Amino acid sequence: MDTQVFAALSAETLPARLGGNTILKEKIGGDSARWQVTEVGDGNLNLVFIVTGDKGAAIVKQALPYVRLVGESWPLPLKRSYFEYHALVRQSARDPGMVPEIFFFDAVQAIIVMEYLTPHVILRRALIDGRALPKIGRDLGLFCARTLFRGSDLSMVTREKKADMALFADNVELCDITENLVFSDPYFEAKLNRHTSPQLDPLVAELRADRDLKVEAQRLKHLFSAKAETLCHGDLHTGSVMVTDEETRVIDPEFAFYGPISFDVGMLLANFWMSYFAQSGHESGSAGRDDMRAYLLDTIETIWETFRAEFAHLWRSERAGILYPASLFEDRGDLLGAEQALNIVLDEIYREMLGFAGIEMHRRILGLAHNADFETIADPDRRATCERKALKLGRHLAVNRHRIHSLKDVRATAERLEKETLA
Ligand code: SR1
Ligand code: MG
Repeated sequence: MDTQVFAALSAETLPARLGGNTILKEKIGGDSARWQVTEVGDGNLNLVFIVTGDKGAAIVKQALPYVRLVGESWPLPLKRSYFEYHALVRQSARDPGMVPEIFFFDAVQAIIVMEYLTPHVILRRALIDGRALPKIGRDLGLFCARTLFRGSDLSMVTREKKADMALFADNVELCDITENLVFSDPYFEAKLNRHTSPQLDPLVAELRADRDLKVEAQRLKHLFSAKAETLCHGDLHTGSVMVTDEETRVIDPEFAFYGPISFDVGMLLANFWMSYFAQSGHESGSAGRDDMRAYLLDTIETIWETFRAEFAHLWRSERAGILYPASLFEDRGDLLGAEQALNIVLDEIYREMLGFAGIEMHRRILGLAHNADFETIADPDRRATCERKALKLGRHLAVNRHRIHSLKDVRATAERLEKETLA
């Protein structure tokens, strides 16, 4: 394969292009003429192929030099696959078994060849179908705590942290997407925005005129762009998780960047709250979704409580990085000093997490990149009813994050909004 010039793969060209790849041949079978190739990418950016040979199957993911969702008018550098590869390597070391195994990476062709996860499905799809996965709350809470703690100044020493931050600092274009699409565009009439109209028009106008909300969105953007605390996944939503009843895997960290510990957790929980409000749009006949709704709120609490407990465990057992050195606390017999600092750090993560969650809920309804939870509700009146509740909770979380004492309070608010029948 010519590794000098980028060329997009297709299902037809892939066997000839990758047929000489020793690792791929070893994994799926050497006779590339017998490979079966299907393009399955349903995300906003990349090509994703399942390649099946005589011995097995693998995923071939290739970045395109533009945003797939929009087209060639929005160029996007191929180097995002380099950041995805490096993030996967780090996540695999920090929480083994939670990301797909990487077989091969080609930076020039922007190709990552990785483990084909089967019979896994995308978590977002499973939740839309009303499927309760028993392990995700604990698995995702642990994943967040382990990757975010171990990638932070609490774990890393100066030289290692600064070098890694320099590597990921070049993921400029993807950070720029988030800075605009998540934190600014939803709050004015940006060109690529869309929302369920006219049903949501009055609430959208209200939110865009809401000074407190706009200021909070910008304070959160300030944290996103300036608080380089840890290596974040950067796009941790339910479409970036693959599941079976027994296994959870996190995929797609191409938006990886050094940012706030709270960012990934907030984005993830937002997607569960959106799933919660979308359930009524997927109810049919007598099959209600009350159990599913309760499961989603339970899962949110499990993710957060698991995250907190594991983060605290790592704080007490692995805190050997730049910050809060044991020499100032435990080594001098000051255990309570370390606990005091831990509580302050966790409290800050909690407040920020609520804010990021609120903003994420807004951008998925008001911005360019919507999510299937709401988009697959065909009737616009029904969809708007679901989206309206998510927008209201989003505003509440973003603006009142310093006054919301626990996730039990958020649960009560979400349950009240769900029962609300007013437009
Ligand atoms: C132009 S990219 C739009 C969105 O797709 C990705 O999955 C990220 O969530 C991004 O914000
Ligand atoms: Mg993605």
